[in-house]
Amino acid sequence: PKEIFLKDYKMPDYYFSKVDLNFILGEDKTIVHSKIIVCPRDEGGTSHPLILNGIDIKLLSIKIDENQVKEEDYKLDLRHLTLQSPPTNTFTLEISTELYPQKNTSLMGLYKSSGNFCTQCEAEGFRKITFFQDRPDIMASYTCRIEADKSLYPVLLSNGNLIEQGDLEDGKHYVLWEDPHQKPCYLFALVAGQLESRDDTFTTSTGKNVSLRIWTPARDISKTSHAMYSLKAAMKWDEETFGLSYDLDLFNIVAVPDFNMGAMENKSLNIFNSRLVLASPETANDGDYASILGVIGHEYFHNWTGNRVTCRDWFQLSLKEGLTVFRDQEFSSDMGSRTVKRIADVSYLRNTQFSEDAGPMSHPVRPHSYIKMDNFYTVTVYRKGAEVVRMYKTLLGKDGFRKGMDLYFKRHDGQAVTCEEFFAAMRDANDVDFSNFLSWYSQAGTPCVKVTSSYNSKTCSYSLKFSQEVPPTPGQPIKEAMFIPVAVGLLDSSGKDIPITSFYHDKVLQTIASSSQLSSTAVLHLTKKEEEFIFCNIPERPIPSLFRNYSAPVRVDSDLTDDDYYFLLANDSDEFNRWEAGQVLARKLMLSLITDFHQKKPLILNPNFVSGIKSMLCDSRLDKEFISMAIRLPSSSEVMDLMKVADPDSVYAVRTFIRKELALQLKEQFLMTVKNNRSTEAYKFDHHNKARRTLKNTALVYLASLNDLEMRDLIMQEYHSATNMTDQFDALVAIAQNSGKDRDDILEDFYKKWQHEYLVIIKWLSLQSFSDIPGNVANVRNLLNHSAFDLRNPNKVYSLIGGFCASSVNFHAKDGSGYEFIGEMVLQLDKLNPQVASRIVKSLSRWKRYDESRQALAKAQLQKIVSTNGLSENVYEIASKSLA
Ligand code: BAL
Ligand code: ZN
Repeated sequence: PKEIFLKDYKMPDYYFSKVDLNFILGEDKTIVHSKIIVCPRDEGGTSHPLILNGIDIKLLSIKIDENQVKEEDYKLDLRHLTLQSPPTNTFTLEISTELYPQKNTSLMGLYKSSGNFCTQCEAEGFRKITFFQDRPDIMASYTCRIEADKSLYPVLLSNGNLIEQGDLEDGKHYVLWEDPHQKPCYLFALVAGQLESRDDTFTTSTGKNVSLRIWTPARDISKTSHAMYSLKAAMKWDEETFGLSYDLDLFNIVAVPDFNMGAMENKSLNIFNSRLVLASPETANDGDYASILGVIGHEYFHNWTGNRVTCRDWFQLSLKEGLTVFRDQEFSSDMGSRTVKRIADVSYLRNTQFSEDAGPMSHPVRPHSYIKMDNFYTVTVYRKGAEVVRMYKTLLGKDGFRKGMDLYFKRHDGQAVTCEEFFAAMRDANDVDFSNFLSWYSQAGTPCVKVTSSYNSKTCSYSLKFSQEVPPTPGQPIKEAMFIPVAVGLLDSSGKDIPITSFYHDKVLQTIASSSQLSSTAVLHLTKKEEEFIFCNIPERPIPSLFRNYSAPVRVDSDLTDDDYYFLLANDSDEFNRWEAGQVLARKLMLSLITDFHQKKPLILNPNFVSGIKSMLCDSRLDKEFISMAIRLPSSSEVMDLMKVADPDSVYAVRTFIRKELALQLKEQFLMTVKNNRSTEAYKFDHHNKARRTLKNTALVYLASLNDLEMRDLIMQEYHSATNMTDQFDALVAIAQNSGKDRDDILEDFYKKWQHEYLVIIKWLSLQSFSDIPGNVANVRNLLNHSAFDLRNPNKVYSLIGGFCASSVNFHAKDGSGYEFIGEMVLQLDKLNPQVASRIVKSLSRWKRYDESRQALAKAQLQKIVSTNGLSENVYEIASKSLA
């Protein structure tokens, strides 16, 4: 397989200005005619070969300016169609191809599934539709004519505006769509099938009426009201927050059940995995409602960040994804609780991105190379990329950030650009020196920042010394210092913020404007490997609150004591750091109990920790969702990441011990929490009710760990009396943590109730696959043969097989049975859908983190995978890099 490098980027020799597509959709095959206006970059100059990408499609004919191209004038191989010396002035290229969407199980390009035709072109799927320069810097305006059987495919959709439609002979019909905006081919979309729509309108701030349509099979229309609400809220928010309005008269969303990703931002025709559109109180839980809000927002926001301004090449993916994730995070924060959203996002980053960044697949936010671009839709590009965007905002403030965004659109609307251009817009709009900030795009690895403090009572000054280190990552043994914004507050002994007026840095006095909103928080700019900041006029030794609101995606190692953290937990005005203090304490506690466990010492829970949890649980001033996050233990993967040799069994034992011990000691408080947070009112998705349900159900999970008759009865009652999926499913989760007859019966009951609801069934699969009950490999293998499972449906694969990989003890079973199961599944999946298979094989990539025996077992599976004939590039890239 060929590796592609960022340093090899070359501007295209030919641009395409207009593309007319004509699809004739059939049951055995589909014919695609394309007519492209090709403009040589060097008009009238020398002729260069025109290389078009094309995979798994049959070439029927090629014409240039209406003349058939002779066989000796082009070359065709398995991946390209090359025109040796095309005209040197603008010309028309017409190509006809034949394709087989019914046989396309990769779900890339044009495919037919669940009765409908659908496309997915990002990143490089358009080449499975027609021969084309399939790269994002080729931007053109498109028309799309679609012809199909009218009774089988009454609805025919593509990008832009519908400009013509009519009936044809033999029961067929056609439509013609025109998209006036220039776009790269990865934003092309087509959908054909039996769909109905929920319709609404949105009036933009300039008074334009936009028709909104959400398309699904008729039976699901009733489940689209939350998606429509989310879309309208996102449209309004983008106008209010960034002054960005929608630019066409129509916005379509289609929900499909078979989709590799979550959703896709095709211009004016967003295609969504149905799990991120469909919701009703009976079938979807609070998490689903929140995801739908965020992802509908995310795809809508791409209209400006991604579509109007797109990426020059795929290495720049974070230019649109990091920025759009940041925008969706901000949107969800404004629609709910800002602190809770920040905590959820940071937890996710730590659980997923930190481990990616510390493993063999570690790559910078802007990767330097790839074999298969599909493998780089990663948490690093998305989530660390969003943190990079957030740092601009932390450094520039809300208004400065908005100025940068405005300049970015003013300069680059209609262009395909790079991360440097975004950086330059932020810098130029604010006239600031960002020094080495760009290394966030080029250096992989999570920086570790060490902080030591000292107080001088004579001079009333307080010093914070920082040192930073970025660990070596594949291909990057030595790292430069990063530009790290550190938001700092200093608490006095009563817990109040001490106003920060000035500090010395490099012997230069810096004064903070007294009118600054952030006078209780200073944003320090770390740019060197080691540096010191000395705060003036600090009347007593303060407790520092470091990296407020998680101001940079780094690991922090400070000299704060446990008492300092308990103090911050109780007093910090930065709510994020209150939560963080609790997490630091919990991580330390877990690591020390793990040592005791290894030394076969009895496990004893620190009473201070129990009181800390108790005071959170009983503090009626706190947001309930915040409490539920504050009383949750760090995840197993987060703790394993901190161990020298990751040991899933000891982490599991310690987590289970702490949970049960807390449940025993705080049983009364947990029971009160359940009692006080029940409601008989109809389900409502708003922050207040979501917070109440989350807290109640977190308490239930604790209580269930006691596994006594009383608690079992209580939880059964919660399950049976639940009137919405959030309460019902959470009660099921609580019961299912303990193996036995109750668990089996209730899982069966739940299946019987919901077997006809595909989206509920994928939850049921995840719940079982992720479970830590002993010997779960066999259960998961059995579920492969259950009628509810289908290896061709990505959601079901992610639930059953992906869920299993995320389990701690069973995936890492000592006898290697978990690894062996995944090895088999990867090879089976690879034949059907390489993208899905490569997501699963990633779970084996961190094998070096475990003990020798597990290492050998996981490595053997990877070796078996890479030595298999006919392996896809997707899986080869991950498996071979994992072994390197
Ligand atoms: N562009 C791929 C799907 C998404 O991130 O929106
Ligand atoms: Zn996106």
